[in-house]
Amino acid sequence: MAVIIDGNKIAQDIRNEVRQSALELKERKGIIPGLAVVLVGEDPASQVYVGRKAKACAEVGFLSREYKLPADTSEEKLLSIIRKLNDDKLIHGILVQLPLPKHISTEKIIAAIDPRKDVDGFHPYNVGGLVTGSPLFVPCTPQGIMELIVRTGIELKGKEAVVVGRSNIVGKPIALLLLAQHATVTICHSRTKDLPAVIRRADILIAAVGKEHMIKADMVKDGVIVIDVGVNRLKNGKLAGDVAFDEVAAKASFITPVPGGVGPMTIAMLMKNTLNAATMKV
Ligand code: L34
Repeated sequence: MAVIIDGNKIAQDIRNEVRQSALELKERKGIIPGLAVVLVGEDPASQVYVGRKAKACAEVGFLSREYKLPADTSEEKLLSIIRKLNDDKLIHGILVQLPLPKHISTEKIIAAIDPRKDVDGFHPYNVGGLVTGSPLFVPCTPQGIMELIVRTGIELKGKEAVVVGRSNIVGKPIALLLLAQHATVTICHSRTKDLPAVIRRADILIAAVGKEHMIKADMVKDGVIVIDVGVNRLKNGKLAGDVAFDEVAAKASFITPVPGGVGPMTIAMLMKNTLNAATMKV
């Protein structure tokens, strides 16, 4: 039976550390980290995440500003808000919650954010930095996963890591971070031939697909470490991961639950990135 990795607890530890550092930053330099979160439209899940981000800011002593814009906001209007935030001395981090409505180009919006305020790590400047090994900011969810692994004491060097999913937010960046820690990394996706056979090779499995309970016990090997990034809302309102938790936990050595695994870590890492943005000399 696997050890269940407690994301809520580890995220709380990190928020406490960030809170302490923010206090020191205020005392030493008079700087209060400021985060602007922009939400376009009324997607219920996005509203929950953005609400949690504001709450975390309050907890660690940051300034937080929320911009809640209607779904029909024009691209030009959103760009003008970003330009203002780029110049705003009180704001160190800018986050535009994804997904954006279809009439807005996500790529254009991300490119408009000052890379020094890009606490999501999505700007091409930071993506390039991640590929070569020295980004200003690493995307929050993959960074949160690495922190869970580090704080659990799991050794990555030489391990077979399999990432299921190839999104810009999770799949691609987590593969690069695992690679930097000397894992042997395989990225698979919907067109992968014989997916179960590839997944069965994993010492460490990162599931970031967005399909509830897709990964079953017969697809993993004994002792696997499972990080479940799925946040699938079921019809009954409950949240489910990409992994069939009970049966896979019986075979795994470590596993993250959903909720209470990766989700809270995403927000804790956002706090850490915002603190770093405020500390950075630019
Ligand atoms: N720009 N867009 C931008 N940055 C991000 O880092 C995100 N992401 C993803 C969606 N869009 C984004 C988030 O914030 C996903 N995500 C996120 C954040 C928090 C949680 C889940 C996903 C979270 O707190 N999950 C809780 C349960 C919350 C609930 O009940 O709905 C958990 O324990 O997993």
